[in-house]
Amino acid sequence: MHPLEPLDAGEIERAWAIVSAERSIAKARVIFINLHEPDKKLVLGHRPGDSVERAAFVIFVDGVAGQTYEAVVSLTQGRVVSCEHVPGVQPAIVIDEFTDCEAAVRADPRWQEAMRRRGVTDFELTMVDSWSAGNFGFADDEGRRLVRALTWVRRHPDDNGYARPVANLLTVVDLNKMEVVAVEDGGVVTLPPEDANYSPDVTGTRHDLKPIEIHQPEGPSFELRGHELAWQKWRMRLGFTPREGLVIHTVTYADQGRERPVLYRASIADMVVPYGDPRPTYFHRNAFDVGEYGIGTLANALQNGCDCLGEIRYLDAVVNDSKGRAVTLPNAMCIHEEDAGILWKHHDWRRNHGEVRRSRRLVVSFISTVGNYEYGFYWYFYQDGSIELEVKMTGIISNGAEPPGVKPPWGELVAPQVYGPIHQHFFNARLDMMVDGIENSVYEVNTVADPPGPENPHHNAFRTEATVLASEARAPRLVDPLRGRFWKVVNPSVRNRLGEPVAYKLMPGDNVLPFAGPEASVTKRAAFMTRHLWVTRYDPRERYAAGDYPNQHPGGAGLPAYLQDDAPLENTDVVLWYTFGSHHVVRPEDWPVMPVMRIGFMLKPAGFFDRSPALDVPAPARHCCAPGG
Ligand SMILES: [Cu+2]
Repeated sequence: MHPLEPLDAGEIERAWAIVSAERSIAKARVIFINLHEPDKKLVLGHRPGDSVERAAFVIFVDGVAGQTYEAVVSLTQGRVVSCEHVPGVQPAIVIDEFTDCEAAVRADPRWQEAMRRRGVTDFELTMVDSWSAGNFGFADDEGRRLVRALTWVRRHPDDNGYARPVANLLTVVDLNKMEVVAVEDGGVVTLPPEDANYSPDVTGTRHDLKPIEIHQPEGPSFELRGHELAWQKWRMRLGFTPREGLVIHTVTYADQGRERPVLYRASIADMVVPYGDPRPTYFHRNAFDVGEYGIGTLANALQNGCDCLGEIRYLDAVVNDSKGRAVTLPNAMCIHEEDAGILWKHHDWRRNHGEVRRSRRLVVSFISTVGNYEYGFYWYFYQDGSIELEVKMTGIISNGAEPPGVKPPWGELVAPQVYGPIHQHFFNARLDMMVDGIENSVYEVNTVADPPGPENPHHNAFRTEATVLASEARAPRLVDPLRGRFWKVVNPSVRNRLGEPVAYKLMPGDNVLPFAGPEASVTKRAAFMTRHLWVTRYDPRERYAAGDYPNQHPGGAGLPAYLQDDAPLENTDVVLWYTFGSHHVVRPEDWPVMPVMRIGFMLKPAGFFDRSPALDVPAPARHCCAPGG
């Protein structure tokens, strides 16, 4: 077994059985159980047949004392290696808590009274979503495991649940006691008039689409053995955690007989969605979907022909439930190939001869539903050595109701009386780089214009300027598209045939900065969104951009804390943390279900290869020659 093999169902259940046999825990709620990843050197030194020590990492809550614990469990030895109380934190909210919270709210007389004031008497038609409480310094929140819940009302049981938001109603729930702490009612607004359903019987269907089918008669070109994936020259291992979802490990590219490492580990290390409306039922909307909800546990079961098209292979993911039982998420990870347009082309018009190649990409993806939103995470591997991450956002916008004719300044109306506040989606990808080895340096590369002078008589000269990011505190950087800014991860000890150190560069895509002020709670808690690139020296304990426990955390954890020691970064084991923000000014066209919005970035070889690595891609079967030739 490979040391990075994710825990299977038996291992997950055994991990919890070992913990609960050693400790009696009152009202235990298991948050996450995942592989306790072995030491990096051990993983890299692993050879097939080597024995592997299996260990699990467990986070659980003692629901009576309201305390959080972290345990490391040796599955090989059948014992708890360590079990520590982590004071003053709240771990992620788990699925049972959503459902139990909804039931607790519906049963609360104060909430019921608020609903009756709105003419709602059939509470079965209501929908109550738990939103993480945030941390706003309220004395009443101190030491409690809380959510701030929002309510919607359907007209019929099968309606779009998010069509009719209940305005001005916020319900605060203590999740450990599972009781309503407060119902804040800021006044009745009539419910929006439309059901906003989107099933085909309601929307109608256009009839002018001819079938498109993808045939790979000889099967896909990739080979999937367990969690090991090989596709042409790429090789990697797939993992999955309840918190991060898909994790890509040990990515290598075969080049002239060598397996050349590029990445040790890549995942989404957190994300946050700050909303721009200051009113009582909006200001707290700051979901950290990775650290506060666990996008892995919320992964969809994907379907061929729907979520993915073509010759698809799936992998199940196994996560835990709150009782420490294993839950298999069928078809959670999707692996397939796509035609990606042209890869390269040149036409020699004198000889009337052309060469063109089609680009094929390997896609490894998963999709999570976090309340109203869907997030699809797509890692693309290309034949030219590039890697891309694309996040696709879809689902239903977070919304609220307004009185007829009212349009608040902090957002847009999407339907009569339905309002969508302006917001942003910030993602942070943790990229534990390994460019031809673990010892790398990081440079920022800007393009600068030469000053006019005898060397630049025509004022046209420009060049790149590379600056090493010498230590962690100097590394947090912003994108600068007007200077063509990118960052280069270099291995100073390995040279290409031109004598330059081999490198991969991180090419930013669209990006933005937060608009929440520096003193805003969300800015302190999600400091990772205030800079686009962070670089840290590898430390296995530094895994999450907003820290281990962002839920209800006052701030300062994660990246700002990781760079406190200002560790030197040159020729060492570096980790890149890239933040990319999608700015969402909602549109009526986002309603009732939003067409996919995309954001991402690329990793591209930059002197890693001696020449284009895509030359040997075979020519298309059909002879492609000159236009008209
Ligand atoms: Cu959005």
